[in-house]
Order: sequence, then structure tokens, then C-alpha cells
Amino acid sequence: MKEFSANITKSILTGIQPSGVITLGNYIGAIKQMVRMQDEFKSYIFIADMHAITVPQDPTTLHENIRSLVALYIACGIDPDKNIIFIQSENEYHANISWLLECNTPFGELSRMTQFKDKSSKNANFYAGLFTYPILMAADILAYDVHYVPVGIDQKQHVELTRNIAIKFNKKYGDTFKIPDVYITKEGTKIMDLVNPLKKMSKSSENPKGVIRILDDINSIRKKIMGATTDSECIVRFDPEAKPGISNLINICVALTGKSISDIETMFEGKNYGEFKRFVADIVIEEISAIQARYQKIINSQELDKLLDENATITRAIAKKKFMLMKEKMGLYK
Ligand code: ATP
Ligand code: LTN
Repeated sequence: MKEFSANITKSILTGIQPSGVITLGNYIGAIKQMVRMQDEFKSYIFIADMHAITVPQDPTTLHENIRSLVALYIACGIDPDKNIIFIQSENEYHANISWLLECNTPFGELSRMTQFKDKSSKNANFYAGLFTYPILMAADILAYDVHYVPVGIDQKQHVELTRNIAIKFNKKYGDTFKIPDVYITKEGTKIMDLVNPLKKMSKSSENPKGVIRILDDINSIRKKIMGATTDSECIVRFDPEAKPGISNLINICVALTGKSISDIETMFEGKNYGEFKRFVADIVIEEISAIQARYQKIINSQELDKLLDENATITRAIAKKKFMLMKEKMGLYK
């Protein structure tokens, strides 16, 4: 059975919802960060499929997206020998723990979650799961006693709620949970929509032209980048307020090449936007084609099933232990 290396003592846990094929934004903002952290931390990386069903999903597409996301994690560089990659819904203890936490979460505190306010205002017929979603997220985290939770800024409030729930639970029933810290991924790496660079590039976006998905065909990636919204100044200069489109393309270059903003500005001094966009398209395509080639080898392999079975067993054992402890503390039958 897989074990983390003995000289790694701190742990992290994070997940992405399989609510669509991941974007270049997810890759740069979240996955590359996970890859960087995997040598330093015991990492639990999961597919948050039970979070995805808080909004309507087509069952066939969801099923495909779940497996595809596991294969993409690995194809993007998350090493299955260094991380425990698992599917949330394969571990029923997350939902069990969530219920016990639900009965220890003040309704008022949950009502303050801004993501819920945003999402529920967009569709009046939302389900109760959209409201209780942050408690399931708390269960994901608290089951594993992790030190840090790497997330984008939009999820910070949920991790703060998790901390509050855990602190209150520990006070009421005695020491049960480790209090995790949020680990905010770098601001500069927020990738914007190519058509509307004032909006985040997002998996569930409605306009396909603005979003590069990791499994998009290579020609369409080039077209999307060549068609990205820019400005009329014709100078490759980083200025997110005045030049959000060009600045977004510069951010993509910085994230994928390791060059600095000024390196890129210097490289394209006196050159036109067409040349710059061709360069951006080349580097994005180089990175994505390598990921796609690895993905094709993994997606239908039996090794993937074996890995998921093994990791379901490992994570079920950990979460079950926490669930049993919580039951005991709360006076339920074990
Ligand atoms: P959805 O459209 O379903 O809400 P999303 O694409 O906005 O999804 P999430 O599933 O909410 O992404 O986020 C997964 C991870 O990817 C988070 O850590 C989030 O901060 C990061 N992330 C998402 N979009 C971007 C982006 N455009 N730039 C950088 N990081 C991003
Ligand atoms: N809500 C997160 C996904 C997620 C998560 C978690 C992240 C679910 N459970 C636990 C970190 C820890 C999102 O939408 N990005």
C-alpha cells in the first residue's frame, strides 16, 4: 500500500469539481501549483464530484468528466506515486461526516457565504445542496487532519468556515480536528477569458471562444488565441487595467515559460500583436499537446482503475476513523 515519504511531515488537501473539462486557467492557477507542492507535502488531491452535483449535471457527461479529470491530473504532472488521488464519491465517509458537521454549523454563519449568494441569485430553483456545500467541503478537509488547503481566493471564505466549524466542535466535544490553514494561490496567475478579459476564464463559461480547455483540439486553441481581445495601442506592455487582454496573454507566457513580465515586454518591443499572439499560441500548444499525449495513454488504462480502487481504500480508512471518533464524541452508537 502507498505511503508518503517519512521526511515529509506537512500535508495538504485540495480538489477540483468535474463540472467540465478543465481550462488553461485551472491548469495554471491550480494544477501547476499542486505539482510544485507535491515534493514538499503529503498531498491528497481529489475530484469533487459530490460538489459538482449541487448544480444540475447531465449524468453521462458527469461520469466521463470524473474519470477524465483523474487522467488529466496525472497527465498534467501530478504524480500518482507522490499524491493520493481519489474520487470524493467513492468515499462515503465524506457525506457521513458532513451530516454530523451540518448539525454543528450555525445556519446564520452558512447564510453569509458569498458563493451561495452569487450562485443562488442566478437561478431561483436551486437545491438545498448548494446551500450546504461549504459543510461538505469542511468534511473533505477535516477528515484528513491536513495542515494546508491550497485554493483560489474565491474559496477562502469556505476554508475560514471550515476552521470555525472545527474550532467550535473541538471546544464542544474535545480535541477532534486539526485546524487547517488556507493557502492562497498567487494572485498574478488568475487567467482571464480571452474574449472578455475582465471575466475569469471558467470551466462552466458559456462562450467557448474565450476559454481554452486542456482537451481542445490544437487548431481551435490557435484560433482562440489569435482571436483574443486586445486593444488599439499595439504595444506589448503589462497593464491589467488599461490593457487587460494583452496583460492576460503576458500572464499566460509568464506562467508557462518562467520568463518575467519585463522579459516578455522586451522580447516583443517594436513587434505587432500578431507576432506576439503567434508566440503565445506556440507555447500554449506545446504545453497542451504534451499533456494530451500523456492523457491518451492514461485514459483507458486499467492502471487508472487500480489506482482509484487502492486510493479509495486508503482514504476510506482515514475518513472512517474520523467519522467513528466524531460519533463517539457526539454520543451516537458506533
Ligand atoms: P466553475 O466554472 O465550474 O465554477 P472554475 O473553472 O471557475 O469552475 P473551480 O473548479 O472553481 O474553477 O476551481 C478549481 C481551481 O482552479 C481553484 O483552485 C481555482 O482557484 C482555480 N482556477 C479556476 N479558474 C482559474 C483561472 N481562470 N485562473 C487561475 N486559477 C483558476
Ligand atoms: N469548492 C472547491 C472544490 C473543493 C475543495 C474541497 C477544495 C471541494 N472540496 C476541499 C479544497 C478543499 C472549488 O469549487 N474549487
